[in-house]
Amino acid sequence: MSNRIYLPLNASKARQREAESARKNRAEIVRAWSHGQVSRRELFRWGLFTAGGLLAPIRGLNPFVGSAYGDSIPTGAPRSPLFGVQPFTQPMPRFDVLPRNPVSSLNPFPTAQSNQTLQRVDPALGGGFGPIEGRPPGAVWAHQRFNVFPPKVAMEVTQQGARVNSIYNPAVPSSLNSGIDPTSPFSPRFHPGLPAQGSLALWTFNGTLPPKLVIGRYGEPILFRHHNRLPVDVAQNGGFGRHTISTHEHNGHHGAENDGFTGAHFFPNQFYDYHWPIVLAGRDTFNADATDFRAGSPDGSGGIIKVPGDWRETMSTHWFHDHMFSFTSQNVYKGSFGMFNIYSALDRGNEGINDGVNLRLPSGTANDFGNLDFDVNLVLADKAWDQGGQLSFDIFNFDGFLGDAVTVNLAYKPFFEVERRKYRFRILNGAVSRFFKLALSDGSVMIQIANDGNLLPHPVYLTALDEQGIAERYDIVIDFSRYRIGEKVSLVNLAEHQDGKRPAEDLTLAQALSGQSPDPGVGRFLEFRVVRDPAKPDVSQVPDTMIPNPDLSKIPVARERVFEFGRGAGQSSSNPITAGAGPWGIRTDNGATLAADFGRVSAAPRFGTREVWTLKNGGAGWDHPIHIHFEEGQILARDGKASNVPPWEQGRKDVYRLHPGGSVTLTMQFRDWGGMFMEHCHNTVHEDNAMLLRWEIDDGGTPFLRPLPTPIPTPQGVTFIDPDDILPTAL
Ligand SMILES: [Cu+2]
Repeated sequence: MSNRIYLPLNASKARQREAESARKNRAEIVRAWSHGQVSRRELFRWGLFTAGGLLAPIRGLNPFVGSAYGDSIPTGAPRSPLFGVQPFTQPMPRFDVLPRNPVSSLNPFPTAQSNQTLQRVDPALGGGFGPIEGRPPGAVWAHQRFNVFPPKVAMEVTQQGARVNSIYNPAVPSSLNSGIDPTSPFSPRFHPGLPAQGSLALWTFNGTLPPKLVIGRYGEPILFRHHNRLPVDVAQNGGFGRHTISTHEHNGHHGAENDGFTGAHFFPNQFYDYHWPIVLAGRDTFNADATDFRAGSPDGSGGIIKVPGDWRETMSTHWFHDHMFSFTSQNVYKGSFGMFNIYSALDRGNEGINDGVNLRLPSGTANDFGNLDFDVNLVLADKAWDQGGQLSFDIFNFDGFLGDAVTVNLAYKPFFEVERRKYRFRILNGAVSRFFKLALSDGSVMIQIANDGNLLPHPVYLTALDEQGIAERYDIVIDFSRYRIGEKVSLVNLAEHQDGKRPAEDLTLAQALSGQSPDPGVGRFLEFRVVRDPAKPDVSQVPDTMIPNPDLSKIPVARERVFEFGRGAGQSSSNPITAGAGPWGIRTDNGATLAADFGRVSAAPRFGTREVWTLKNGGAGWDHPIHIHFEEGQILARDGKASNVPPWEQGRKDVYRLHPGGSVTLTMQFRDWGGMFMEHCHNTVHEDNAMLLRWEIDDGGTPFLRPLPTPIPTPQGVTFIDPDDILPTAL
């Protein structure tokens, strides 16, 4: 019999009690570890994990160990109680749009180098004095070219515990938000019938729901000031999550000081100024004089401001999330993420402007750019909660964490009211370890227009999308004009998991709708209700040609590298701060398979060059969605063949699913900015358990240092050490 990740709803009371007691035992260990009372190494030493990283088969710890109720039948984990809540009984909230403030609203005013003004440090963090900004000090971590790209828009956010939202701004009328009245207080609940999340259970941007959305455009640098107001006591975390944070703007083309480096975290009562210049990649060498009108940004009044760079590098749908070393899965799960829509002359968020450049994708017409009326952000995330309804997390299995309650925009199985017209959905997989595979419940066609925030060369018409790995973004268009008023159609998940390694099977639509899957993540999770004819004619389009790939064929390949992702990693470092532990690791250029150490330099491509990287799966039993920071890549081959690359992966990407036993060969350039970046599995349980490496852009020492010193943050200030290790093939 196959493993069950969760007990069936009709399991006996006694088995449910047994499973709940096992869950509590595991939660005790997660809590001790998250509080720093035990290290991962100690967990290994105590025999809680086998050498292969599997949870030791001790009854009560491993949910798959045979229970008292039958030797061969695994116990499964207890289901999250639903308190009588039924699916599709609450409206899906649209994202909460962050205010775009003048930079002069920031006090203190942002500075190129980290603001090292001293403040008193709470005794719980060691006392004494420390800097108000947690960004590492000095020239190396100064915002690169801050004078060239002075911020024009400020966003100020605070990481804090859950509270009621009294300033929800969906940026659309309530008729386009399923009737939600934004002036009534928005409570931190996954459903109105579920308990409110406590301030230690849920840690979101500004402490509130719905999740936050940043609206930006090319040529308009954003200063994103991130305050940390999490509890100073590391143990005040509701049992999981770490109060130190580092925020990655996934996949921003920014300097490394603004990339949310995993080792550049900051502490409670500090802030970190992230400078997002929002430039087209290649801006220094391609269309540098900004003469190509396709490389442009909405000017606010129907025109285009031309910007330097390659228009074929235009990006659209980003997200930002925590990247704290070893704690990313817990912190993102706890709510530390948001989405970021980037607007451009091509993808303007205005379906009416007909200037020969604007692709006129479904959006709206009221504003010059960034209309959200018919352009809807969706984040999918599977959650679990305890008997009291508070968010809970379980790392015990290193294969990955799976929740049993699917949420959209952090609302449990909601409905969304639509007009009879075309809509764009920007779908983010915001799960810890779960893959999704989407279809409509009537089996009808969806049009995929973008992958990882990059508009495809051509739209792809699909009755089921590909599997969507963690952190991947699929933008799709659904035309609801084919339905009658009063009809309902649902988004359905076809990807069935038995564990966090990978989907065990992609079900047929009929199987997924049958309710027979043992995986509670399978089936309908979002119901569209067709409520009216459009108030205004739908003038949006889905053009047959969108954004072609940049042609790199004339650019020489400076270097090829191979990264193999597998289990059984060793650790070359004994530095207790920079070195991670865990079963997962990366083998670089046929060297040893190594566990993460953010003080180790594994690759150092030369600034301005192009390279070809092959990412290999070290085993057949799992999949890994691998994220490479900084520049968009083009997939050249899957398993060695260009013909294996499906049409929806023929644009640019930043997350590459390896498939069981497979490989991906891709090409990237290293342009415009320098510093230290990361490459890691975005199954964040794998990432936290050491499947991560640091690479940096090497310019031979001018003007960046070679190699870069490793930051070691403390509440009293950041110090630097030399790299622990530089792989022989790195430079
Ligand atoms: Cu992985």
